[in-house]
Amino acid sequence: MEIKLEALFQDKIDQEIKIEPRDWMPEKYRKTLLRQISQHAHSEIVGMLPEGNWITRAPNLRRKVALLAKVQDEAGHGLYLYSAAETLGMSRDEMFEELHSGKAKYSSIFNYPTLTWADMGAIGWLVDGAAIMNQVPLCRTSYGPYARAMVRVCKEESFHQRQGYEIMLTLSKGTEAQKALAQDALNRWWWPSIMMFGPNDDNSPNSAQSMKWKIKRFSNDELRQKFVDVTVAQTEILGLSIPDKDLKWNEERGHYDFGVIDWEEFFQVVAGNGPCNKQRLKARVDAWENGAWVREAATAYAEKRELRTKNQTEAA
Ligand code: FAQ
Repeated sequence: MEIKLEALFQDKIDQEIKIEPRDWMPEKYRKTLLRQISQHAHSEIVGMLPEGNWITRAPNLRRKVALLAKVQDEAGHGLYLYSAAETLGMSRDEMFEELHSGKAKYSSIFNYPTLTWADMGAIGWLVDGAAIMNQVPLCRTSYGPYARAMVRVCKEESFHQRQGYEIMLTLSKGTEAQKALAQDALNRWWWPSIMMFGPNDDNSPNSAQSMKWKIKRFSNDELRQKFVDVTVAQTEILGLSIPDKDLKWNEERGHYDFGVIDWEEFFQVVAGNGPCNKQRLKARVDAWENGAWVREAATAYAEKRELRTKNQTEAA
């Protein structure tokens, strides 16, 4: 019976029919999606912290308003994604518990510090740029609620990418000191940004099955390559240089070759030993604990309203 259901399930995937919450699905498909979507949601929420650091110090009102709006968008993305993950049978509180206990991951990139205003440019340009490269194919992922959430997320991310690039453009066309800030941000964010795509394909345990189920449409290395290819030209327009001496156009492959990624650093960051892991997690746990009274008050208010409505209905 199970085998027949699995064959029917795979057949639907092969025909590009979306899988919906009430459809039969293999347990491993459900678990893989829960892992990926909840990790993605946590990334959006933790991803607010490095930029939140600069809202009060943005150089002018226009920059402040745009940054504030961007960080709010990220909160919204987290909420759509938690909702999509909830359709797979895990409550939001359970997902938070997994984040706070360190069981669930979030993207490695958000464990790096934001040291200067130029980092707001580099994050928008590179981090949102890498996120879009990964997420546009997710608009066609096989699970309906995830695919639909991604459509709006991608529209907003593409605006964020331009917002970041415009900051980089302004700095790089500014004074020598401003240009140096932009270059310094690129130097620090380049390698962590290309790590975001995950381990190389030959070291990516989840890829084969996720590609078969069309959760992923491109491999980690394919997306990383596309990102490097488009980013080189954007860097040239800025008049900056990518900190990789091995970066070179390969005529035969029709792609840029690039240097070896420091995977030791990546796995250390993923294991919780990056520059800001402890700080990021503490900020989330503190927010959860300090918000307990708000959740209690909201629940008490909802219960009171429900009781009042019930009494009114009975009296009528
Ligand atoms: N960081 O077998 P694979 C954003 C883990 S959103 C940490 O290749 P998979 C928006 C992976 O979980 C950024 N861990 O795994 C924004 C697995 O461990 P597990 C987030 C990573 O799932 C912008 C193990 O390594 N985007 O930036 C990372 O097939 C600006 C083996 O890896 C998404 O989450 C990593 N970078 O492929 C917000 C997109 N990479 O769980 C604020 C959706 C890998 O088995 C400001 N996710 N790992 O213990 C995906 O597309 C996939 O999950 C991948 C990883 C591609 C990230």
